[in-house]
Amino acid sequence: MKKQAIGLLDSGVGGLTVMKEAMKQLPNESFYYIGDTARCPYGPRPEEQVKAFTWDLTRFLLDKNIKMLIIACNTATAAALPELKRVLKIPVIGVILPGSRAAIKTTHQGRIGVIGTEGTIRSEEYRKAIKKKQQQTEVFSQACPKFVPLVESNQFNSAIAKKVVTESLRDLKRQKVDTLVMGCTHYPLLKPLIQNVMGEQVTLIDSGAETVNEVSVLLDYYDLAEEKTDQPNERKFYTTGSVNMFKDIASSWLKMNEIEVEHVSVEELKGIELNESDRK
Ligand code: I24
Ligand code: DGL
Repeated sequence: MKKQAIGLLDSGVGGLTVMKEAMKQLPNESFYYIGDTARCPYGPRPEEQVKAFTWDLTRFLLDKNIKMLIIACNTATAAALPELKRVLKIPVIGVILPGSRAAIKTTHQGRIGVIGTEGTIRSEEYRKAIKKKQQQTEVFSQACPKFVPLVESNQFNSAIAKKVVTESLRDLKRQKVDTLVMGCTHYPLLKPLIQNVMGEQVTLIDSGAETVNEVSVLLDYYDLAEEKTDQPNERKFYTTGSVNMFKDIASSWLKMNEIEVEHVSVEELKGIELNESDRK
């Protein structure tokens, strides 16, 4: 019998940081990834629009009969996760709760910093998630709108990057946090710089990696985990943008030389209806 895949969605290629971790930790699973590169970035967009875009990607993956959905994008999680969970039958997991849980486990002084896109920080979803679990923890958040363009222009190691990261984190550094959540798919690429600016005493949390840790538990809980069989697993990628550019980034990042990438237009996405049987 063919394996049922896990769906991952993201605003573009950043979610590949989550995909890499997922492929490493869950080698028996099949994955379908969709990146909305044509409409990326989501970070600066209004919440209602991000929610609608996230639904477009979700309907596409549901149509491919996925068994679980991972919202790899922090901005999409902040805007759409509660509604997706409320409406859909399959388990839906976002990156904000796992990142928050890991930060609470890590902090000694109860001072947690959160960085992310404008949309993620504006939503206050990280603060709410942390406070709900540990009322006395102080949460200091900071939008870093310059970080995504920095990574996407291949400058995450440059002198400019160092300057931008130093300036963006200046206020947060004064708050003496002992734990900092990287609440954006792209930030793990800036980790050495962020660590350097914040100091070695600050523990950085990668929300995407934490999410994959929890997926493994959830698969067992719902009895959805694949057993090791001779059946090969699938890794399929879909992009609303350029297939070749997606291929270049994905194959280099995932260290895969043969990678299956298909184009899907935004119009196509909009034409897919939500199946009644996918609703709760
Ligand atoms: N990294 C990201 N986005 C890009 C990029 C990058 N270009 C170089 N690198 N471009 O995100 C975004 C716009 N493109 C996307 C594809 O369609 C057209 C528009 C971070 C990716 C994290 C996995 C740098 C780079 C790379 C390969 C691997 C990793 C990486 F080229 F950061
Ligand atoms: N994937 C987004 C996130 O994690 C970052 C890129 C974007 O703004 O779309 O918030």
